[in-house]
Amino acid sequence: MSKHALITGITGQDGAYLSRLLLEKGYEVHGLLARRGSDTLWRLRELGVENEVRMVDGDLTDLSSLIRAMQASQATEVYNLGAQSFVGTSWQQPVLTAQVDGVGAINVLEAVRIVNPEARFYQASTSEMFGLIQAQKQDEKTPFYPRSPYGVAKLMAHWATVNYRESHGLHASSGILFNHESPLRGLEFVTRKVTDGVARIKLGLAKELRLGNIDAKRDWGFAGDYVEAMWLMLQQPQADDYVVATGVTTSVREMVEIAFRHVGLDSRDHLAVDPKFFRPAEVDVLLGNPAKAKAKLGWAPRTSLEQLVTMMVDADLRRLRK
Ligand code: NAP
Ligand code: F7E
Repeated sequence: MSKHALITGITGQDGAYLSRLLLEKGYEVHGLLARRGSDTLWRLRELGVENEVRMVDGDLTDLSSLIRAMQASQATEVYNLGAQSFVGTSWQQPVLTAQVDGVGAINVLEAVRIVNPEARFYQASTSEMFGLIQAQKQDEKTPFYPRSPYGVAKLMAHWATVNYRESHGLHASSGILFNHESPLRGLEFVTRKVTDGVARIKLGLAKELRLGNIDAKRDWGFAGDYVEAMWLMLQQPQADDYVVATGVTTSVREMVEIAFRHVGLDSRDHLAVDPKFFRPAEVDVLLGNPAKAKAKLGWAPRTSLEQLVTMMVDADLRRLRK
């Protein structure tokens, strides 16, 4: 009998890669479709799986729709990837972010508990919870100190996951994933803003690239590698929490230089810093220690930042040439 998965946030970057991975493994894949905006299926289409997944209408803020999604999908694995995931917006929409990213996760946990408490649950936790870092290299034992409404909401969801595991015995795991990117990344995030901007400049469609804090450092990996860690967590006999990262940190400035270099341009000729993109509170540096994921899940990242940025610039050049 085939395994059934339910993915919230199936139209997002990770939802698309995870759908493809689970379909390859023979799963019947169901997704919660919030029906917001037009052409939300473009990522699934780019990966060639748009017609392979089954959609259930619903929203993370509507518990009744989640209960129906659990019933309709008969899911034995539930991946909660849905979120208002852009940190910058979370200062403009803190209540919505708390409702979707925080309470939304509790809604999914409740739906699992009510409909099928044997189902395994994955929570998309984040390195943003470390915020003002309390250790040079962050792992599962590092104390949290969120710096944005997004980080605060995600921390609520993270502890709810731990709590449902400890109080209701759910197989509920939390992946504390560091930044991961791909050609399917939203244009508002810095890597894709850079690769799209560099491609436009190369093709003569733009002249400059305006960014905020280019001294910020992130531990960037490839989304295609990271969804494998999500799946591995739900295959373990015991649910647990895992840091998923590369163990390498790079500044935005250096990432920008890699992108420009790839198309034979010098970033100094095109880059402008614009305070408009600064945040009310910044996460200056993130650097993860994925040792536990390596030891217990046998997971390791396969894509370097250079390979990732190159892949993204090439994809944006192809799109813009079309
Ligand atoms: P993403 O591309 O922004 O996707 C977010 C998804 O959530 C979209 O499918 C979106 O639907 C859906 N969504 C938003 N509000 C919803 C609501 N009220 N009800 C139901 N669905 C809703 O995010 P991602 O990069 O794939 O990340 C996946 C998850 O991992 C997110 O929870 C994110 O916070 C977390 N995370 C991401 C990273 C990273 O670096 N990418 C790192 C750590 C954790 P629409 O298409 O309709 O907008
Ligand atoms: O910013 C700086 C910005 O928006 C990265 C989400 O997936 O990862 C992501 O959150 C850094 C920050 O990602 C611009 O200030 C400079 O220091 O790409 P970002 P993020 O905030 O790290 C975590 C793990 C998540 O969980 C989130 O969901 O880059 N930066 N100039 C800029 N950032 C943006 N967006 N735009 C700029 O112009």
